[in-house]
Amino acid sequence: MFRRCVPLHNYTKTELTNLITGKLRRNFGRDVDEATVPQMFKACAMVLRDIMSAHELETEDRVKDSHARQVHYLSLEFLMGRSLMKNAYNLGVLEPLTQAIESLGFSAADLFEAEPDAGLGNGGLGRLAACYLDSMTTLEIPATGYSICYELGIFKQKIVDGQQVELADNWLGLGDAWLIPKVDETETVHFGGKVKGYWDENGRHRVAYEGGTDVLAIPKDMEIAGYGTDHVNVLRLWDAKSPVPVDMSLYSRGEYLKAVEQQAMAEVIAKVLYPDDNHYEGKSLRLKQQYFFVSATIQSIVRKHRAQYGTLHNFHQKHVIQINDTHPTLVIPELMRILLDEEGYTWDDAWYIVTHTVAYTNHTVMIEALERWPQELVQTLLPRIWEIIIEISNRWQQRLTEAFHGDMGRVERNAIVWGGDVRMANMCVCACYAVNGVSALHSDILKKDLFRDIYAITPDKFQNVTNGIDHRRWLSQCNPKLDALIKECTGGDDYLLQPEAMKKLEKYKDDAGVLSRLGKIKAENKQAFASYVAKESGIILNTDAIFDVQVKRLHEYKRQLLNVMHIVYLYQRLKSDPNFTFTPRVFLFGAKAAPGYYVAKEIVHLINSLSATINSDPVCKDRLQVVFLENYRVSLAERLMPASELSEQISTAGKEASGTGNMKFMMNGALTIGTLDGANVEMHEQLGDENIFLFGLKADEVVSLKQRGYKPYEYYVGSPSMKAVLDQISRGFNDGVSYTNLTNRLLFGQNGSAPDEYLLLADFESYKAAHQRAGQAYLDQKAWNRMSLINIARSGIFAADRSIRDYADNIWHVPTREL
Ligand code: Z57
Repeated sequence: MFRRCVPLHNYTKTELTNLITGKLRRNFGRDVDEATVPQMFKACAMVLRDIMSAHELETEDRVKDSHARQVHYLSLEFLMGRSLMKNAYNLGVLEPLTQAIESLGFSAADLFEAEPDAGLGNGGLGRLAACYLDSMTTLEIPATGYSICYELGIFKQKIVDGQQVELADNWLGLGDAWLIPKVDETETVHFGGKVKGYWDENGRHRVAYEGGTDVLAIPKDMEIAGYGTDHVNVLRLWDAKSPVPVDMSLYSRGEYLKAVEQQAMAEVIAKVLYPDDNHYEGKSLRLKQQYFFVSATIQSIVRKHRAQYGTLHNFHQKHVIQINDTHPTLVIPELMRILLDEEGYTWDDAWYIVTHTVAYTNHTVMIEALERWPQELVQTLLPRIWEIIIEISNRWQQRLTEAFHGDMGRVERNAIVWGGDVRMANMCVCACYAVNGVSALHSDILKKDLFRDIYAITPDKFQNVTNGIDHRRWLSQCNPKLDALIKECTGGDDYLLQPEAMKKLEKYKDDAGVLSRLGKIKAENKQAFASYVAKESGIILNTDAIFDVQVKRLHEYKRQLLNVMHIVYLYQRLKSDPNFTFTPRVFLFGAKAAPGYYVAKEIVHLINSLSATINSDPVCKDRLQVVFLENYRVSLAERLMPASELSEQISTAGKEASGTGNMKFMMNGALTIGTLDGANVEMHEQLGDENIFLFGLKADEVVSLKQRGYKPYEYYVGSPSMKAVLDQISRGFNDGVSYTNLTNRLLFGQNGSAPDEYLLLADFESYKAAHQRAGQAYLDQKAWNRMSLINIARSGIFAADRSIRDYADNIWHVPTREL
């Protein structure tokens, strides 16, 4: 889309070798033969950074000269994973770089493995933001991501005596190789104090603060290379520092401690990522993080805009701010504050600009994940922002009252400030010009349920953008054998930039040769994964069995416990009838539980108890195995996806907004056993009944069953086999730990929560039946591989490139790279 300044340079192995040795000499004072693996990693990262920096400057110039509209993607999470191989791949230097590393006497694989995951996110929401950065850049959209430079990313999980233990994830030691501090672009963020209004010498109303604290926001930029383009975007991570130097001489005046305290308050802001997924805690530090990153971000955008255009009148024409879930909602009152207090706009003019700039993506309908901030907290921490929120809220309430003809039930439901809380999602639907869900089903639920009243007033702002994944990372890079087969069958590498080209694979769906090669690739990937697991944990996986995988954050609505119930059922059948036949399975789990989510941690413990019992029981030998993979993360997922055969996507219908793991499995040829939830619905649309194993209640059936009055206890007493399963879980396994608390929650509920909130018992029989179908299908390997091929061929629409084109066309209104 832009005038190209310089063509992409093709770096040779020799050039890269020289650049790497140069870096080692200058930055570490080392020759290659004395360099350590981490030093080599850093040197390689710096070489790629230099290439990207040159591209970044050119990109900046192009964007500036063309006066292009820019996208700003605000998210408290970017779950980036590793970058060395990604950047090398996108820059087209993966091969020469690998050769250069090897020629210097290092193993490239070891070097890639030395890089820590940048775990600045929890799960789906954060990983989505990372995939979108790749696509926005590849599609040459002028875009910037903004977040916090957490010192500690998502915790590392250890399993000790079957239970989760959290360790600090200190990633910056090596991970900072990608970060470029831009000290001269530091912003100042103000907290607390008192607001004082006054009239200045020109008769303009101004706002000043008395007291309170300043925190410095220092940008640490991470460059993002697009695939096959010299376009480079930036992920701007804000680090927090105190402006107050701790001065020993203050000690005599008794101010030393105050200074130390201020410094600590400032620097704790960027200390750690909150480890909750699909759940919020109304903690003051979390609100500080949100305002800190939002204020620094908007100040930085406004400063650059002013420098280029000298006015903010055209701000909304030149920028769109995408709010990833409600976490960055304060950008709305913060931009209002700048326009009102610093630029002297009237309320109406400022509101016009704001409401033509911000767009909101909702990622959940789980009530416990919808942010509601206590009024007192906002008031004391952000006094001026509070005043602006109150004004927004009052005007909104007036509008609601008119629109709903005084129906106070509807006014209350949609209010922004109500009952001592600030409701962030309502502020977003009020102020944003676009609101989107992340799958067709989820966007429908937003219109019909969560935001139905607002939908009635402003139907046009509601849209759908179904999620997508970076298919270059999640297929081409992590599954090179499958990548090669696709290229061979589709006649080239078109699919890398045109994921729909994967469709061409389908003409081989009855080609016995291709199908058996596909089967062989899967078998080899299983073997490779098994070797990795053996090396890491000593566990020997049965590679003849189906690799049946459920990896995702641990949450009751995702129903890992339903999976466990089914495994216990199989185990009991095996015990009571040694001749019971079923297709051998290896059940693999990976899941982090939020440290404060007690029930989730119990389920982790349960999986490990079950695993220990099953894996040591001779009756299960070669037939049934259960393995909990420690510390599930991006880099582990990259090893696992290519080896997976059955993908467990079994959330209660209506609860999983989209899911993105489901897409990674599909692209790597795993078949799905799942409910009609989130993007599974659209997968089913692509696949038809015959290429997916569906089961369970549909979203509307879940709602009506709950309305009728769901009585899980009746399933329990009505089915001896289900009773046996739950009774055994309650008693526990060989380690003597009992899980009565979990079964009680299913049968009777607990402190106000309904019994079996997520309908495990209602879906159990149907789930069993789907598993039986899957097991049967596996016996005919040719038919299985045919389904697998169809899954791969039809997965193109789940590429993030497609999602980003949807955003660009329908929400952002920016042009994208033409192919
Ligand atoms: C999170 O990972 C998601 C939603 C949230 O509101 C929060 Br907080 C964290 C996930 C959804 O659960 C997934 O269904 C979805 O695929 C993902 O966000 C990306 O949209």
